[in-house]
Amino acid sequence: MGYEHILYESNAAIARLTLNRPDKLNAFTTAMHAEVRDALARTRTDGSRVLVVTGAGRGFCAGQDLADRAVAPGERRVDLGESIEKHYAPLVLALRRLPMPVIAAVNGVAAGAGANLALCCDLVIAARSASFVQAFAKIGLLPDSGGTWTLPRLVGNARALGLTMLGDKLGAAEAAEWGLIWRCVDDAEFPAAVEALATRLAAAPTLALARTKQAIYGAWERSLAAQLDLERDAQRELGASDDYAEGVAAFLAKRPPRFVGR
Ligand code: T3D
Repeated sequence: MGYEHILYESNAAIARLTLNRPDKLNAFTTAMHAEVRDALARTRTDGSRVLVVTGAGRGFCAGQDLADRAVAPGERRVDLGESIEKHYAPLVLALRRLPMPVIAAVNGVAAGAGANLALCCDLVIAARSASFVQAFAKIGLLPDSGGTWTLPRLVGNARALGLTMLGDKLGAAEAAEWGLIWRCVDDAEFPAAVEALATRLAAAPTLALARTKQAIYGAWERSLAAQLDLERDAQRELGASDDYAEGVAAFLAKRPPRFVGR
């Protein structure tokens, strides 16, 4: 599939997916959703061990393209439930289920579903000039793309409700202080910081990281006893992996490990 609205490449185990409608702050259209879905499927088979999601130009993503939602009087309105079911919900689940770490490299404003897309990634690193906007209330919607699930878990109900009911911009530095994101870095250092993070994760024990993310995301739904069972089962699997053997051998030989990702 050729891409018109995104850029995708995978090099040295690092997949880079760039939302590429800079004039519209990389707002989502149906065509862009299809391309992102295709690219996410590719990461599973092209040797990628980490995915970086970012935006072209001055924005990360402004959520749904609202130009596709304007209705003339008497015209049939788009069924937003269908749009969520077909596009946004599968996108969030695909990112969460990807068996590798996913970095959101938030280069600029992330609004609406664009903010919640970033927040569903495993590590969110943002440039200091970037911001997060739960823009939904400003247009009469509730936060989607997992926002009502993710936000209270990340920052608690008080901040989740303030962010969503007011829809004000939250700067990257404050987002990091609140624990909404992993890190905020100065704009000048942002590209190098993203690269260093991606390079490090591409050389990490990928299977162990995949099991770690599954275990942590699922923990909210399980009891401690169930989580201990899950850890036992995953550790049994990981204990038989090449990367575990390599990790132990490297530790004992006092050398850096060379993980292969399985
Ligand atoms: O519909 C469904 O399928 C249900 C799912 C919904 C999910 C959602 O994401 S709903 C929420 C949709 N998003 C928004 O409401 C955000 C709208 N955008 C903004 O509030 C602001 O643009 C920002 C706060 C993100 C940035 O503000 P600012 O001042 O930095 O930039 P700007 O001038 O507003 O935007 C720059 C251009 O991008 C501008 O185009 P122009 O005038 O230069 O031709 C603007 O219209 C365009 N743009 C920004 N966001 C969107 C957009 N165009 C279409 N859709 C957008 N979401």
